[in-house]
This record gives sequence, structure tokens and C-alpha cells, in this order.
Amino acid sequence: MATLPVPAEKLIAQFGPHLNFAPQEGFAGRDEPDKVVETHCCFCGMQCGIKLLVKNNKVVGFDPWMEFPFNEGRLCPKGVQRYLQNNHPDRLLEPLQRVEGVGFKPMSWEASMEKTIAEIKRIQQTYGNDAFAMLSGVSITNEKSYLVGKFARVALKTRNLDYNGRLCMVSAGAGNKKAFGLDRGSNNYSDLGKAEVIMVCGANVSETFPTLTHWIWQARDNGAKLIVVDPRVIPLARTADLHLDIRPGTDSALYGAMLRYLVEKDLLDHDFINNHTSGFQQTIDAVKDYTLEWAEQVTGIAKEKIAIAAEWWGKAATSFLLHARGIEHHSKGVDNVLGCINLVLATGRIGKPYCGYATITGQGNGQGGREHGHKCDQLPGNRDINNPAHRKYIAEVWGIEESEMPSAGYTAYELIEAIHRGEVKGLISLCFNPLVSLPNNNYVREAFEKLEFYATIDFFMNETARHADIIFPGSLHEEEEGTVTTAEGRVTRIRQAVTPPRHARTDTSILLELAKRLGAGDKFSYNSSEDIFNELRVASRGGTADYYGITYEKIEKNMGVFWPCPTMDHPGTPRLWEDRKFATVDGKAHFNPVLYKDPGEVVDAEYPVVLTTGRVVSQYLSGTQTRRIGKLVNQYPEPLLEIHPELAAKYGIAQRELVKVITRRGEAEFPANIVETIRKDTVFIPYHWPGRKSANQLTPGTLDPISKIPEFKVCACQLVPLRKQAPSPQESHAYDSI
Ligand SMILES: Nc1nc2c(c(=O)[nH]1)N[C@H]1C(S)=C(S)[C@@H](COP(=O)(O)OP(=O)(O)OC[C@H]3O[C@@H](n4cnc5c(=O)[nH]c(N)nc54)[C@H](O)[C@@H]3O)O[C@H]1N2
Ligand SMILES: Nc1nc2c(c(=O)[nH]1)N[C@H]1C(S)=C(S)[C@@H](COP(=O)(O)OP(=O)(O)OC[C@H]3O[C@@H](n4cnc5c(=O)[nH]c(N)nc54)[C@H](O)[C@@H]3O)O[C@H]1N2
Ligand code: SF4
Ligand SMILES: [Mo]
Repeated sequence: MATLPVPAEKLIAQFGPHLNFAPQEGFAGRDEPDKVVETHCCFCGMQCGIKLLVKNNKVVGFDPWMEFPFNEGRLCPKGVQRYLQNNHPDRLLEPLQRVEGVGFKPMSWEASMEKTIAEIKRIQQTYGNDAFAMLSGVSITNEKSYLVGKFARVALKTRNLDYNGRLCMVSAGAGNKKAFGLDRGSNNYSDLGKAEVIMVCGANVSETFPTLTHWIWQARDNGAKLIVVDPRVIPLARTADLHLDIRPGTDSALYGAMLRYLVEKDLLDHDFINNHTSGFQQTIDAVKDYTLEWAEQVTGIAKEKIAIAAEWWGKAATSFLLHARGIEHHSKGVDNVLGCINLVLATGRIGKPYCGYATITGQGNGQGGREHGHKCDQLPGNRDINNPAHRKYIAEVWGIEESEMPSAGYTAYELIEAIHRGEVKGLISLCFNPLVSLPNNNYVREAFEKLEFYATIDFFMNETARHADIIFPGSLHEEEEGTVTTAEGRVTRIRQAVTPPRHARTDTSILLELAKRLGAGDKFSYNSSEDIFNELRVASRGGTADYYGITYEKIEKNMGVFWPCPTMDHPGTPRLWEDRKFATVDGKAHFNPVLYKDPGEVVDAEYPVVLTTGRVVSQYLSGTQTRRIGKLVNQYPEPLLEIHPELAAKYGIAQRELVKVITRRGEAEFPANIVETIRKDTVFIPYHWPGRKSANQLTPGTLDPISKIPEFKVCACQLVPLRKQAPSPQESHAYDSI
């Protein structure tokens, strides 16, 4: 069961003021902090406001930031522990060099820079510029994302740059661009509070976006009906009015059948459809055979329940649809997203108060980081690297010839395949741990073993970094100034609370130094993060993600500004599409026909059980950060195999007994966690652990053909009970791989 966020005042009332986040008491029982810095949590896309307490250049605690409008002081279990990563004993404090047969040893900055530049030059001179690739992540600020995009194209001169959002936001991004011409959730979340119906598809909100539950509960308090679509009875589903217990990999069948029902009962907004959309007829033609009976057979959800969901959705005056990776991590992730959007458009419930639609952005800067040139086919402002006009505009901003601008490169998993083929020989990464987070990780490991040179920038040693030739000690969230864009589309300020310890340096200064040594120093002469942001504003100007009118000052004055914000006097756009002018070429919202397709791998006699993967509330992503925080580890120490009692009984599996899970990629052992809150044909494993505890030993490298997102959410597996109790987490060395 998830731990749910509790307002600080309630905790204080319950336990007294001796909590390290008592708003009035500050760092209770200890010395007064030197300063209190208003910033944001470093983890998920909610980017909750938090005040960090700083003493002697160390973050020593936190206070709630009650005034920040989205979370109003509320934080989740990760948020209240996040300060512990600052000053952590595992912190990387100097550059490291891997010495074969010995391990890692310290290296000077000068030598590590020299070695890296020499290897980049050697590889690019021998095999061509594109043989040196870059991978990045979006836990970093907008300024750093922008810088990485420019660094790869202008300093490394490679086309091969991609990012970890490829595992996260790209199906939603592609679907949103097709339908609306723009990739952002349509509303700020306060609109949720008065929606009559809320449908949450494949999003374990109470565990993955805990502070967002507040807004859903507010709607429930106002009488809203809540529909949850998930193969598991997730905590949110336990309080829902309707839980649609879907068979993984079948969402588009459900949304297709719901659309057909809306048409059949004429629960449509004809005025909106006729005046503001295109593609309606082809879209409803595509679902004409998707009866409730058919959908029941495909999805495993009782047809009566599907009808109720469609009825509630169709008849509501206001509604909000939210989805996350549960529907997006599929080989037809984009189709699933479009299936949801078709329901929103058919009922015209967008661009009005209390009506909205949004994918819930995952990573801290998953929104901003997918707008400013981090993706292999993208330039700042969400421009297209293949579009001549877009290339020309950005080339001018960057002071290069358009002909020098590389073209689109490989996506993240395709890069791994290119390394296997010998096309890519060298790599630099920051903020990405692909050995844990990419699918089929035995294959990924082999790729890293083939690289001639690999350098990475991180503040902790991670599993992928163990394969690096050079590790640069970079900076934590609280060690640099910048901005992030929250899941709502609100651009907010990240404030530097402390400077990097010992010989660690800011990520920005490392990239700038590398750029200088690659001979591109004149293109990278910034004195501050604000300088970079001001260039980003210009680069994004006229693009769909237009930040031109956003300044640090304006963000601070308004507690964030929602993009698009195209001019200096523009107030920002909390709710999109109120003017009914969509960002598509014809200005209309586009319906897109969705035909049902099976997932990449379906169960058969040999692999008869569906495996799906995801998260738990106390761990974050590949776990590099949260597996180092004791209280979070204690909350859920090792990955467990969630299995229904009936399926467990079929195999004779007892609680906590070890089960070998086998797929076509590999096998791994997990203790059974027998729960009634999962479908009888499906098992679930959280993916935050490395090595032999990694769920990604099992997952397939099947990609969505449009977004190239891996199919993390469905594959076929065998279960083999090992007839022995699992050792305690301590004995099983679940966390000893780093
Ligand atoms: N605690 C915690 N919070 C996080 C993160 C974290 O690692 N830990 N990561 C952040 C990031 S980057 C992301 S992307 C988000 C992810 O947030 P979510 O998408 O909410 O998280 P997941 O657990 O990956 O998957 C969500 C749900 O999808 C369900 N599901 C599986 N298969 C299907 C299917 O075929 N159809 C449907 N409808 N549902 C399915 C699973 O049962 C699961 O409950 O969380 C963010 N917040
Ligand atoms: N099976 C399965 N696999 C999945 C998923 C799933 O649901 N199931 N979910 C996928 C999703 S949605 C995601 S987002 C990916 C995430 O996968 P990753 O991006 O690989 O996961 P992270 O743990 O964020 O790894 C990032 C690394 O960046 C470092 N880091 C964090 N912040 C900074 C910073 O500011 N600067 C620097 N220099 N380094 C930093 C961390 O220490 C960590 O080592 O995993 C994907 N993998
Ligand atoms: S909900 Fe997300 S941003 Fe907010 S405290 Fe939790 S992890 Fe941090
Ligand atoms: Mo994600």
C-alpha cells in the first residue's frame, strides 16, 4: 500500500514540532540553517516546491514550501528524503579512470579531460563524426538539456544524440503532436478539482505522482466519478468508482469500443467535432466492429463495465483524462495515446474550465527536456531537425552554417544496436543509466563492452558507469541554477543551494570545458545558467514550445510561467486551446484512426503468463539515487514478483518463495508477493534494481514504430517455482552490485 502525502501541519499536530520539516521550527532541535532556499524536489515530474535548509554549504534538511501553488507544501516519501543525497558518503568527488584488472582510480581533471578529448578525436578521425554518440537524461534543467543538444551538434558534430525520455515520454509526445500539433498536457492540475469524471489510464498515481492525488481527491470530494484502467488494483483504484482491470497490451481495444459506444448512443459534441476537428469519420469507421463483446474478449474487462465507463464519460459535462506509462510503454504506445485523445475530442472536453487531457510527465524535467533539442530528431522549441527552415533558424542562433547541422540520428535503443553493429564506437553520457533502464539488458551490457571509449558524468557511481573509461563527478540538482518545466507545463526556477563538494564540478562547467577543448569555445561562452536560458528563449522563439517571453525574473515573480509564452508581455498559458486554435497546420484538432494490434509478444503454451513492469513509491527509476537512502530501501528492499493467489496456487508457489521468471531474453529469480490486487493472468515486477535483480533482463527490445519507445509493459513469461524461501534482502545482496 502506498504511503500517501500528509500535509505538514497535520503531522505536526499529530507528532509535535520535532520534525525536521516543521514550518516554524526550521531544523528543529539543531542549529539554525545559514539559509533557506526555495527550490523543487529533484525527482518526478510534479516538481513539488520544497525549501532546502543549508548549513556550511551542505543541505541538512528541508521545510515545506506552503506557497508553491501545485503541492502547497505536500511531499511524498521520496521528497521528504531527497535532501539525504546531498553530502552522501558515496558522492563522486574527483574524476575516475578505469584501470583494467584494478578498478577505478582517481585522475586529475586535466588528465581526464585530455584523455577524453584525445579519444573523441581518435574515434571521429578514424570512423567519422557519427561514430561518437551522446546519451543524456531529463533529470537535468532546461539550460543543461539545451546545452547538451547544442554540444552534441556543434562541438561533437555528431548526429547521434538521444535521451532517456525515449523510454518515457515519446509515445505521448508523438500522439500529442499528431492530434494537437503540440506536446504538452492541456491544463494545469487545479482544473482536475471540479471535473465530473476523471479517467486515469495506466498511471499508478498514488505511488508515482503522490502529490497529484490531492487534486483527484478534491474532485471526488466534489462528487466526481473516478475510473481507473490498470491490470492491478493500484491504491487509486481501491477508492475508484470503477476499476477496469485490463489485460496488459490491449488498451486500444478498450478506447476503440468506448468510442463506438459514444457514437452509437450519440454522446458526442457535434459542434466541436464539426468546427474544430478533422478525421472524425475515418476514426469512427475504424472502430465500427469494436463491439463491447469483442472488447471484453480482447481486454478481459467485463462488457458491462466498459459500457458504464463510456456512459459516464459520454454524459459528463466536464471531464479529465490522465494517462502515463501503463498505456505508453508499448509497441503501439502512440496508438493507445491516440485512442484516449479520440475520446476527449469526440466529447469536445478540452480547452474549457475543468475539462482537460494530459499525459503525466515522468521525470523531473521530462516536459522541458523534451522540448529543446535533446531528442535525436529535434531542435530547440520542439523544432524538427529535418525541416530546412527550422535548421536554418537554429543554425543562425548557434552561429553555424545550416549545412554543418547534423541530421537526425539513432534513438536510444537503436544506438545500442548500432554499437553492436560496430557503427558507433565511442559514447559520452550524462544522467542516464541504460544498463538498468533499457530493455533486454544483457544485450545492452554486451554493447557497452564493445565500445572503444566511454565517458560519463554523474554524481554517484551507477551500473553503466562501471563500464566507463572516465567518470566525471558532476552536480546534483541543488548545485546549479536553472529552470525546469513541470508536468503541468509550468516553467519554474531551480535555485542553487550549495556548490559541488571537493573536486566535483557542475555539469554545465564540464560540458563547457569539453566544448572548449573540442575547439568550439567561441560558441559556448556563457557566464551563467541565465545566459544559457536567454539563448534558449531566442532559440525556442516561434517554435511550438515557445519560451521567448519567459525570464528568470518573471518566473520568480509569478511562481512559474506556463509556456507557450511568446512575448515579453504575455502572461503564459495555463490552459491550452481556449481559443480553439490548435497548433496543427490546419488549426484543427486531429482525430486519428486506431486499429487494434496485438502486443509484440503474446502468451502461448511455452510462455503462458503476461509479465508487466513498473514502479514502487519508495524507489526512483534505475535506483541510483534512492537505493542509497536507507529509509527508502527499508520501505521496499528488493524487487518482488506480484502474483495473484490463484495463479500462485496453480504453480504451488507460497508467499516469499523464490520464483524463476523466464522470457525469451533471459531469466531471473524473485520472491513471490502473493496479492489479490492483480489480474490472474499477469505478474508484475518493479524495475529499480540492477544486475541479477533487474527486471530488464526479461523485457524485450520491441519498439513502437513511431515513437521508438520499448515495450516495457508487456511480454510473455514462464514461471518456475524454486521451492525455497527467498533469503532476507541482506543475505540476497540485492544492493551489492555497486
Ligand atoms: N515512486 C516513483 N515515482 C516515479 C518514478 C519512479 O521511478 N518511482 N518515475 C517517474 C517516471 S520517469 C515516470 S515515467 C512515472 C511513471 O509513472 P506510472 O506510469 O504511473 O508508473 P508505472 O509503474 O511504470 O506504470 C503505471 C501502471 O501501468 C500499469 N500497466 C501495466 N501494463 C498496462 C497496460 O497494458 N495497460 C494499462 N492501462 N496499464 C498498465 C501498471 O500496473 C502500473 O500500475 O513515474 C514517475 N514517478
Ligand atoms: N522494465 C522497465 N524499464 C524501464 C521502465 C519501466 O517502467 N519498466 N521505465 C522507463 C522510464 S519511464 C524511464 S524515465 C527510464 C529511466 O532510466 P534512467 O534515465 O536510466 O534512470 P535514472 O535512474 O534517472 O538514471 C539517471 C542517472 O542520472 C543520474 N543523475 C540524476 N540527476 C542528474 C543530474 O542532475 N546530473 C547528472 N550528471 N546526473 C544525474 C543518476 O545518478 C543516475 O545515475 O527507465 C525506463 N526503464
Ligand atoms: S511527488 Fe515527485 S516531485 Fe513531489 S515530492 Fe514526490 S518525488 Fe518529489
Ligand atoms: Mo519515465
